[in-house]
Parts: sequence; C-alpha cells; structure tokens
Amino acid sequence: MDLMTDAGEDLVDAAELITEDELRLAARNHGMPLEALRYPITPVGLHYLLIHYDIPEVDEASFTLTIAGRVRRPTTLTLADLQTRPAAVAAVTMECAGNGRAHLKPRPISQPWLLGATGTAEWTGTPLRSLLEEAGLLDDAVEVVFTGLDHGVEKGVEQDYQRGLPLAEAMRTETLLAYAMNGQPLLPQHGFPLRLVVPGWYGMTNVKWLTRITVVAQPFAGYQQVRGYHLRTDDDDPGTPVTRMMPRALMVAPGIPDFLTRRRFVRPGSHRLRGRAWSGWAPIRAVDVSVDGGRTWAAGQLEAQPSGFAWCGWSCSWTASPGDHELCCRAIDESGRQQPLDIPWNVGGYANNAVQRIHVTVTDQPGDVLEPAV
Ligand SMILES: Nc1nc2c(c(=O)[nH]1)N[C@H]1C(S)=C(S)[C@@H](COP(=O)(O)O)O[C@H]1N2
Ligand SMILES: [Mo]
Repeated sequence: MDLMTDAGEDLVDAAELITEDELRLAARNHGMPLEALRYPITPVGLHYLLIHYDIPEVDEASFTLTIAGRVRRPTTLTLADLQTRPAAVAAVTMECAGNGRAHLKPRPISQPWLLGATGTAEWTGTPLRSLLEEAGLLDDAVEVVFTGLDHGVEKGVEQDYQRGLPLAEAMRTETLLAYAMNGQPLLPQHGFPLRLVVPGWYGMTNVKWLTRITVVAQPFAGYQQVRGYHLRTDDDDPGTPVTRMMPRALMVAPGIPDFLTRRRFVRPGSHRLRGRAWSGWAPIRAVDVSVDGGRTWAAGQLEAQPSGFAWCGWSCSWTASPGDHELCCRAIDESGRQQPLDIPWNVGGYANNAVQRIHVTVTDQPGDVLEPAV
C-alpha cells in the first residue's frame, strides 16, 4: 500500500480529521493496546490513563486525607494511618465512560478514545465504609463528595476534580481507598498516594489524588456531576447521569498488523479467537462471536470470572478461509443487558458499547518478504 494515497484518501473526508486539541489529549492519555487483553491483570504501564488537568505535585510526607461534612467526628488521616487499617485486595476492571467515543459519527470532540480505555488492576486499600462509620454519619447524609488534588478549568469553570457518590454506593463493602496497584504504590499518573475505587462504575468515579471526603446533605452539583458525564441528545437536554459500565466484550485482533493502518493479516486455517468481557451491572452471562460482520453469531466459551468486578476471559475457535472477514464479539450480562450493533448518538460521546468490529484479510501472503542482504 502507498502512504501518499492513504493520506490523500483520508483527507477527502474532513469530518474524519482529528483536531490538534484531540491529538494533544490522546498523546497524554494513552489506551491499553488490545493485545494486552491477554493478561488477566493488566501490567501497570499498559493500563489506560485519563487525566483531565495536570498530574498534581504531591508531598508524601505532608499528604493527608480529611473526612468532614455531615459527620459527628471529622478526622484527618496520614497515609500511614490509612495503611495500618485493615486492608483489602481486589481485581477491578476500569473503563473510561468515553471509551468508544471516536467511533461515533459525528465524533464528539474530547479525548478521542477508540476501544483501549480499559484495564484491570489488583487494587490494595482500606474499605471506605468503616472510615465513614467511625466518623459517624449524621441522619441527613445523602451523598459523599470526593476531591482530588488536581485543579483546572473545564468549559470555563475552574475546579478541583470532584465527584459525588450516593451514600449506598460509598457504603458498599467493595468501595476502597486504594494506595497500591498490582502490589506497588500508585504511580503518579494513577493517583499517588491515594485514590477511590468503586467497582462497577465508569472510570470518572474513581477519584485520583484523593485528599478530601465530604459527606453532604444535598445531592452534589459540581461540574463533573451535573455537566459532565450525562447522556444528552443535544445541549439543552438535561440528560441522564452516566453511572455503571455497560457490558462490553473485546477481542485480541488475530494475525499480524500492517504498521500504518493496523489492518490485520491472518493465515488460513484454525485459530482460537480470544478476549475478555465485563459489565458493571452484573456478571457476564455469555459472549457471542461473529465472523461475518454480525449476521450470524456463535457462542464463545467463557472462563471462570476471577472476581465479581474483574473481566472474564472468553475464546472461540475459527477456521479462517482466504478472503476478507469482519470479526465481532458481543457480551450479554446476567441482568440481560447486551451490547448493541449500533448505539444512539450522544453529545458527550459516553458509554458507546457498540460491538467491536475487526477487519481481517485471510491470506498466505500478507506482503513481500525481504531477505536480509548477506
Ligand atoms: N482527581 C482525578 N481523578 C480522576 C480523573 C482526573 O482527571 N482527576 N480522571 C478520571 C477518569 S475520567 C478516569 S477514566 C479514571 C482513569 O483512571 P486511570 O488513569 O488510573 O486509568 O480516573 C478518574 N479519576
Ligand atoms: Mo474517563
């Protein structure tokens, strides 16, 4: 294939062009390369990353977490205080609510995720519940607001990164204040020294660089709560809040990629298609696989799900015949939620869990073979 022709063809449809703003965000916030779906626990450096503003400067020695608001005994804890409390370890799959955004047409301008905004880590931390119980919730408490040390401006609103969580979610036994990821202290980009982990919810809930927990008597009305993270049909639509992760199955693309286009070449014969699937609503019930662009489906084989909130491995055999094929996979969870082939567009480009489509060319001869000069 000819590079000039490719670039020229891309230029024809100007609506497809990525903007410099999007490129800047994409270069800061990387996705997980999908071949890393091979690991049940994503190596830290391959886990996706999403940082709204800058990674804040944190002084470990003077870092504190304050618990205040509608509690009887407001408290301030050091990292050592938190680390000497009972610890819990949990494998949790996380996904950015914007995963799949760049596949929407027209493309909402924001972090231009394809499908890599996901990863599974083994988080170590202390359960939030017992801290809130010790602080003593007052009767009028309805939500808990989590504040990070990072600060920036979004659509003209200067803010700390903050999210609220209904009290019942904050009190779930699985909700953790995590200080380690895959057994090592959090890296700066993943929220060092402390972050919230709320299994099942989309990424934005898991506040990094967590320094303040405020129990409130009114629903939180901060930017990330009421303006960001809503499914809206247009700018005037109040929309519905984005909460838990919708079901999604992803596949490791088989064969070998072309460098520039990443189109896949697969040798004819028997293959085992593999991937992982998750949902924030319920365990995965089934993963269906299609090798004809979604016209017909076969049931994939599920591996045991390692924990209630971590993705589940799946595989399916495929006898590849020469020619072009479109491979798809689709997850269904125990709540009956199933991935759609197409999804209604929304302004923010959130929760696009339409099925993944991988175009492959099955051939014995993906290209010319260059022999090294002797
Ligand atoms: N303080 C703070 N917390 C944050 C964010 C942020 O920008 N600041 N980004 C959120 C979003 S949108 C996502 S998807 C996850 C990403 O977590 P990761 O970078 O560790 O994968 O963190 C969330 N927590
Ligand atoms: Mo996100």
